Amino acid sequence: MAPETPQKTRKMPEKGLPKNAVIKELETKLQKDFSYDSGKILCSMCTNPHSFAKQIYRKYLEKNLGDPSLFPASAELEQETVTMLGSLLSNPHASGSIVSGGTEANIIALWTARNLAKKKLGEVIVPVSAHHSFDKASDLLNLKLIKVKLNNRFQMDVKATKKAITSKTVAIVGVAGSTGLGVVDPIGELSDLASTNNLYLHVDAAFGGFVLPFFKELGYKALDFDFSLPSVCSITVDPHKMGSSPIPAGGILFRDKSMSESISMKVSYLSGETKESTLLGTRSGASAVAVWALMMHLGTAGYSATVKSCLDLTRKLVKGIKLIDGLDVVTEPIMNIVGIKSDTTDVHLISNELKKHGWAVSLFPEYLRVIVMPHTKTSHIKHFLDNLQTILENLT
Ligand code: 0PR
Repeated sequence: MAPETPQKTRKMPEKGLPKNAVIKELETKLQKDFSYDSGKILCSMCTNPHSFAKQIYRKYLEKNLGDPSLFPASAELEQETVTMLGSLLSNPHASGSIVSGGTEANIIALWTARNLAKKKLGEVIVPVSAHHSFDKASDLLNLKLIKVKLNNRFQMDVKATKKAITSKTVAIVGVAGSTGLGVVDPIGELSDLASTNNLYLHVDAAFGGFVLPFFKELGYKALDFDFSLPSVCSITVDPHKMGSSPIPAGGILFRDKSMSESISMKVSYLSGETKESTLLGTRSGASAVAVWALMMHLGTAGYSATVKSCLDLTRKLVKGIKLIDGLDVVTEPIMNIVGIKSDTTDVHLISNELKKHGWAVSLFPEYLRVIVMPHTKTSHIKHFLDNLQTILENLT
């Protein structure tokens, strides 16, 4: 086993340092971090938060949604945010919470499904492409994860899903914007399957939830994935991804309030007998208020324009990749996530070379993943393609 690198330790100074000295050290230390503005981050579903959202977030840092009796107005704004997200996803009556991210949202969804089903040793069917937050959820909730194969379009295979249903199944999960390739599972067919078998259907649209709703007006083929499908019980949608909001901001939406009642807990010692239906107790009100403010400020038109520019740039990237000998895309991207494969060169080697040029891309077993986020500009993609071309020439 490789020896572990010793953890650098530090003691809190007895006598505090002047602010300037602390800031100076911090700035030096933080230089190692990547910055979105550099354009080198092509591996992240997060981005530089919108400046207005940052301004609002900073202003309301003390708000705690864990105690709505102290912050009733913040709690109301959280609920308004949930209904705005619900409207975007075809259900203005959705209930839910602004949570710490997609992981918490997915855990809450499976927690709810498990409690509603009341089955011992329940099973949840997910595609193999599902995010690892479902592995965490299954471990925590003592649910067995049944991973089904993908079809030739990298979507959850419906026949395999049907076969996987047993008397122990408590939920089916479909993904609308898979982590690796941004693929949307056939949620309509999964909804039919869930309805025939009277099962809970959760949709993980952590990424796609702020992309897919704008497809129709942008002239792209609209894909069914949201509450317009009758069996969809809950949806994960993350403002801290394509919603351009400050971290932490995830969203868990339920078709109706009765569903989340199955996980809600009364906290009797807090005034107003607070009811909690999130994993966290104390949680950021600033996040929810910042999402509210940004949605009000940008409107659907603002988000749609952001999606359009990311998709336009994605097309340019795909065109450029196809012009480089030895490179191709894994599948035509549906959104702003691109898988790059090579039939001549090991993708690990390409990834290492890209790292040397300062690029941060994600390495999946058979392909590289690039995400074209709002911080990615045309000049960055041009530079990236130039570097890729040189790397491929040198490696082959
Ligand atoms: N569902 C899907 C489909 C996801 O892709 C992710 C995160 C989650 C749920 C979980 O969301 P949270 O990370 O908010 O809990 N997918 C990103 C990814 O794996 C997470 C990420 C974001 C990783 C930024 C790196 C990074 O720089 O790519």
